[in-house]
Amino acid sequence: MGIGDFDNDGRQDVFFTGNQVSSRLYLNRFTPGRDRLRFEDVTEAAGVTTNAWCTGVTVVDINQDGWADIYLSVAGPDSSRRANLLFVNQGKHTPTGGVRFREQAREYGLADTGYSTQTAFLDYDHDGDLDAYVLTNAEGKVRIAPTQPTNAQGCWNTLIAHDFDRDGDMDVMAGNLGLNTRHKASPDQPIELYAADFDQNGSLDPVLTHYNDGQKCLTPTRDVLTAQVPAMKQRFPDFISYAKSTFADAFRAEELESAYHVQATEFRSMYFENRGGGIFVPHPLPLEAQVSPVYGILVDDFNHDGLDDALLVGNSYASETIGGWYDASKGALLLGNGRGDFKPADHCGINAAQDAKAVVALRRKGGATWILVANNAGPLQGFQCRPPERSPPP
Ligand SMILES: [Ca+2]
Ligand SMILES: [Ca+2]
Ligand SMILES: [Ca+2]
Ligand SMILES: [Ca+2]
Repeated sequence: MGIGDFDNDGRQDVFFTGNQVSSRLYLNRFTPGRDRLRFEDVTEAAGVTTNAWCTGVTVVDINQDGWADIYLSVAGPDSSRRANLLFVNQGKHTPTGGVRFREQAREYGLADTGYSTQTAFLDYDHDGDLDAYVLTNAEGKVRIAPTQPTNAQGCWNTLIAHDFDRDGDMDVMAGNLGLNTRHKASPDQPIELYAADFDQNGSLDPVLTHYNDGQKCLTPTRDVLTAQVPAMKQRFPDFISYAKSTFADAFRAEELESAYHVQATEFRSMYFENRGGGIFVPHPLPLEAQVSPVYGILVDDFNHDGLDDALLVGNSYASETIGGWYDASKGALLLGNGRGDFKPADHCGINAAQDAKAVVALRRKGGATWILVANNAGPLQGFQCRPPERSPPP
């Protein structure tokens, strides 16, 4: 979900990404004097219909012409439809006062095909123009910071760039799987994924591995694996033979040669402190932020102390049956101290306990700010922010 004033009328508009459906653009039609939000779906007229597995949206004025543009991170199995999309705002020129966009990712060199989930735009090298930080799941380049390619591979869902320690450069906060999971990963003992069409029936068979007593083992039960790859029944005729086997016993080297292979060594959601010179130092977020996967991060000064805070939301109902749902989060508010440390707030009034995928703030001039939480296959939730409590006059 992305917020931007796409038609430059002073009212903030909303963009939703879709995966099995098209993404949608809603223009804000709020009329002053009527305290009700009203939106109009202008997706088709604006030319932002999508037919790809769109994951994250970033609102950015990519060409600095004063009109907000839309960058979409795209994943999905079909390589012909996996390039990231850049909808460049053509300015207000339709007869009805609407907006038009033109897809130009390739022209801008941003048609990344690395199964990306979210992108942040920041001036990485301090040369005065915007750079793109793309969070991808591509084989061999799953990483958040170029200087730490080996210890920050995870199941990253989202990231946001912000100067959290107020030293003039952009830091990064990124949402990962979290620690409330049966999977344990470390640089020495990663969780690995191999995917290939092992039984040659035309569909990819993903296989997870983990470490047990220093040995790389298959994570799925024999039932799950043989349902996926029936040929494995011959290799492991019974449960005992399966239980005693390691990953090396299960697959032959030639079967793995061409397999898609990625690994995760870190599941904690993190704050990456920009130390300059391309160095980002990882700091795990507090435990309250690790109870579920983080899919959405919103930065604002929520407690009005002049220092920016972060609101994190996310759950996932998409996990395999045996692991169960990730649904422990109701949203976590981390209060910043302006030096890059975060303290969880006791209570923030947000109840984002569904399959939350994104959070944004919808601000209105002279009106209340709404925090919007998008839920997968569920309703959009809106939470109205309370104005700051004023201290009594002396
Ligand atoms: Ca608008
Ligand atoms: Ca623009
Ligand atoms: Ca900084
Ligand atoms: Ca604050």
